[in-house]
Amino acid sequence: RKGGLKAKAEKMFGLMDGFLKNDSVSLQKDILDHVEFTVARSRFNFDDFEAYQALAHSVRDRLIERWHDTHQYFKKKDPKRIYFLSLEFLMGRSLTNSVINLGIQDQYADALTQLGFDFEILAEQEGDAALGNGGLARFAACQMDSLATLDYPAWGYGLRYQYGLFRQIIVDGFQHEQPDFWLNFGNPWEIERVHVSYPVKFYGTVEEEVLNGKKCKIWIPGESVEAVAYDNPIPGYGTRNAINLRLWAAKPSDQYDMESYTTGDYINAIVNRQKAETISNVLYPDDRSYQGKELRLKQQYFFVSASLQDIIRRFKDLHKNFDEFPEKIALQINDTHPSISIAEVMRVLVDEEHLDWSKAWGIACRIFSVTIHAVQPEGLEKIPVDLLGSVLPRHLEIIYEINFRLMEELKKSFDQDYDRLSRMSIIEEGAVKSIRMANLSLACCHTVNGVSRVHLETLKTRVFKDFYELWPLKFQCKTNGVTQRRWIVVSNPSLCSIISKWLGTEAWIRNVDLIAGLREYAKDPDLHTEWKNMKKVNKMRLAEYIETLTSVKVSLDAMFDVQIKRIHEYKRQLLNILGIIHRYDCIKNMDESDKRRVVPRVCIIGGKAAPGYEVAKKIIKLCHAVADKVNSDPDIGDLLKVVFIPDYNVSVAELVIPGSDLSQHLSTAGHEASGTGCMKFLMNGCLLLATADGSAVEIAEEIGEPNMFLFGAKVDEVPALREKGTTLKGSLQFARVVRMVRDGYFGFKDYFKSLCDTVEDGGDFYLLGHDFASYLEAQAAADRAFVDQEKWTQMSILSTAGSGKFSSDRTIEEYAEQSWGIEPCKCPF
Ligand code: 7GP
Repeated sequence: RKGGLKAKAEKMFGLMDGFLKNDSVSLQKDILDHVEFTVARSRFNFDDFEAYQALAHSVRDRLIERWHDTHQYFKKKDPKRIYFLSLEFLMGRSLTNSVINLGIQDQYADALTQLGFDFEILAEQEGDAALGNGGLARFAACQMDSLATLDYPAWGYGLRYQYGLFRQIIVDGFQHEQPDFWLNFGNPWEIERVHVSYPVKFYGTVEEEVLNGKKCKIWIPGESVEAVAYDNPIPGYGTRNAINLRLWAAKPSDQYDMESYTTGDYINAIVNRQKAETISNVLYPDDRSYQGKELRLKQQYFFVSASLQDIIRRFKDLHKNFDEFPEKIALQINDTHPSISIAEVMRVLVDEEHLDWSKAWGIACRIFSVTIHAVQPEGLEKIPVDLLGSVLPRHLEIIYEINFRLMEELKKSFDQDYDRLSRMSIIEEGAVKSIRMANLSLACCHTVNGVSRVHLETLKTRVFKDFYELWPLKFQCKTNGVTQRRWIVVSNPSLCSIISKWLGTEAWIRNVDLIAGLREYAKDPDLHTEWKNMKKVNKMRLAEYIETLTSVKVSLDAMFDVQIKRIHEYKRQLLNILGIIHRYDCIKNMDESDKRRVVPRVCIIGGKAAPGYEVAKKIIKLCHAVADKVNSDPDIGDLLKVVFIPDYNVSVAELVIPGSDLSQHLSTAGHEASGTGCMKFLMNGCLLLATADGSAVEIAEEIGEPNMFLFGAKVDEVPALREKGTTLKGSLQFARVVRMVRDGYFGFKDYFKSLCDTVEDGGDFYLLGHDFASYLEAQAAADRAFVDQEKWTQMSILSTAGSGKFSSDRTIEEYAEQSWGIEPCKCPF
């Protein structure tokens, strides 16, 4: 029968005449077919959203075609694969990125024009896939784009949350959260694979049994939930390869609670089954702490268990012997969130495949690598032993065994150094006995990656000092990067054309090092003219967006000064706002002739605060309170405008970044692991005002310090400054602006009191007071530079020209070579 099917398929494939056609007429026909048969609207009556849906489906067909071929080819070649496990992926929109990577953007634009539609308008119909919080998740998305583009045999695995990151709405200047039910109108970019599903087990007990004369443990689970695969094809640029991002959704299992059915409690049995689906319901909206939540642990294990069943099934299709496992599989865990996978691999190899413990451990140690994205040790996850023991009883035993062996090994090196042993232990004793997931990862992974040089140093000298002293070679730096496909080609098409024109090639889109060639023309007046026009057009787009959302009219001659990222005390949006108050105060006290020398500014802030993070929410309110006062002050006019952009997300970033002149990255030195926002601004020729933290240090090396505005305490000065306590309480200027807030100059006096306390009486942990004077100097330097527009444009060109290192292509190549040991596997055309 099989042979018959194959012959039939070959015949039909012949009839279909090879690949889907991409000429304008074929595309129009496809789109209209999807209007009629997929969206089920009449060809003569459909709106923009329906047109978008039909368009998306026709693009999806082309994605699926390549994705099939890629997987057939991977299967045939059976190369070593990288499996990238991440609890979060912040993909944003897919349409424009897909047609660009597939190389059929112009054809689609033409086809739509002929049908009376505009590609860009339809692209605006798409909502964001926001299955992540911030940097870690967007970086995962950039990595997927680079893995596909560089032809690596890669898979991403994650969770298909029903609700993505909450929508931020602002009411009277306060943040409110609304659910993001992003699947309400369907998701054309995913493929539901009802037949690709695995049971995932929880709870229950562990029993001992004797098998072939050997004692073994078996886990008798108490609950089973089905994980169903949703596949998201990820196309590479300039290649036929399209890889897979497989996200798991929880569905009730057939095996679930059979007893209730047989006892006649039918309704309750159904209700209980429904509960299973809640596992993949909602993304945790806090990017720093989610300690000890049962649902969080279940989410982690759910996606890890399903992914590993899938990976092992694929391996076993072609291999009989687990000795080859490390030759064929690399598992990357994105931060410590998926680190329960280490215990799961051990459970499968020992309990199910009956390998010796030491053999299984040898395999585990060769396949896993981890990247840490946090700086603060508090950010590293800990799971209470009682919780883990109840949800995953066998895994707890396995972790104890791993720890026992780790301690035995450590005793050989550190003998009686009990303090060190207790710091390195996977089990943390204390009021709540907990499992340190980071230590579990460190014990097993062959590579532990930091995301910038400064960050790696912090990991080595502070966070994981003990482990570094024991295993120095495990620790590696893989400075983050971002994909130029999304952050230039998709989001800034005019800049994209300028770069290609001046370099005389589009090759930089795949090989971004070439972008350095722009340096040669940094002073060329013709390039300056084109560059300034490009900036102006992008600023116009942003100004329109600002006016629509906030009713604030902004002047295009002003410097657009932007800080967009999650709201955090360490990211110091408060420093920015206090700086704005200072600027406002100065302008208020100027006479008319001084005012003429002021460089007009539009200060733009955007970002979400975790729903339970009170200080961050107050910062958002303060920004609005200051904006209300400043924007309505007739003395100020266009010299200063303050704008808070609500509901910041990936597609908002795509609009804002190309339209910015200056961007701010203000983390207290030593607190931002890397920062990837700064790289997106850099690529777009926005000048950076930054502390010497995370990747900003490396950016300064690439573009030269004089081409950016660095300020503030350095990483190694911070501890001593904290030690000194009050940090001189900052300057007089600092005291004055804080006093204005305290005195109710912007209203809400009582509400802002505790916020002011954090930077004064509260000890000013993030050193706003200390850095304020230096911050104002850097701001003044930015003003001076902006006055000389030719100089500014030159700095801007040099920023873009120096951004090559910060492509995720470079990052991925380093991972492939230094951590994963994988080679490209390019699907032939
Ligand atoms: C972020 C870091 O804060 C940022 O500095 C870095 O650029 C980014 O990861 C990518 O490496 N971390 C997170 O988003 C996060 O959730 C908690 O960290 C583990």
